[in-house]
Amino acid sequence: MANSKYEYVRHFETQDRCLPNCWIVVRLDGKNFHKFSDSHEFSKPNDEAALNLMNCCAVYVMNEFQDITVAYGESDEYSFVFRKGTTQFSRRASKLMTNVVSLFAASYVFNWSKFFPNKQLMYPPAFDCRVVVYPSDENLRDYLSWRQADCHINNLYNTCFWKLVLQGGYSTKEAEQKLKGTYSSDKNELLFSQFDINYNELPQLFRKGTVLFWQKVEEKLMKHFKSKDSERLETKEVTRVRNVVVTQHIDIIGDEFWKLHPEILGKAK
Ligand code: DGT
Ligand code: MG
Ligand code: MG
Ligand code: MG
Repeated sequence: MANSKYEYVRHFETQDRCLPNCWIVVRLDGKNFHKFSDSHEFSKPNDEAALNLMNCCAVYVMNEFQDITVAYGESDEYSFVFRKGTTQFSRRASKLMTNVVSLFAASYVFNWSKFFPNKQLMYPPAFDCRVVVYPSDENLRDYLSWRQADCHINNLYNTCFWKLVLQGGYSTKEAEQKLKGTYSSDKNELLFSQFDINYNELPQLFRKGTVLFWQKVEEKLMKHFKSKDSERLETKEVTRVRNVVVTQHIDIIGDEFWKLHPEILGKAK
């Protein structure tokens, strides 16, 4: 069929293929979740159901895009790492980004009532999204360490802040003032001496965020078949290997995690 005279407009589209042989990180973040968490009365500083809903949406994304080798989430954000050699959507940044973020947002609404059976969703949430490519394994690990350090810093601050406000009788202004210029050790001490809290004993979900990656699991199934020389139906146990997404709340800054799971970075075990 002949092209229409309008066809030339296609050439206005720009190429946005990610550099070859680089890790592709797709990071999304809730739009104005300061307001969203207030409107839905999320517990402060951490709402376990809200975080688990985020994790559930991320598992949907991983299962849809199996070239995502690892994902990391905290607060209202999630980072998805596509393996270096992925050819998904011909590595087009806009395709990767919009598919990931729209599936995530749709899953958030789709699964809301499972995590908040007694809370109505007041309005549709939105998420922004960006793509960043990292050329080396070191850059990628530093990126993930940066996000986990962010989780730790914010969580320690927010834990202190909300203790001072909700239990300590401080106004939000006073709490802000009290925490200004303090170091991590000061904040740990404040929690311990004033509120009897050992920060390191708070749930790992809050302190470390969530890391998702693939693990092979063996599944035993009973298979029915007809043997050659008989019409009888026989049953045999067979083992099937399946790739499943595992969810952990652990340190990914140190070497231990990466030594234990070298396949995430495409290395042999
Ligand atoms: P943005 O991303 O520029 O559109 O604006 P925000 O408001 O989403 O800011 P952001 O992403 O820097 O910070 C996340 C906000 O979400 C922050 O105000 C705290 C809130 N948030 C996230 N998780 C929780 C939670 O579990 N409980 C509560 N109460 N708030 C949360
Ligand atoms: Mg943002
Ligand atoms: Mg946000
Ligand atoms: Mg955020």
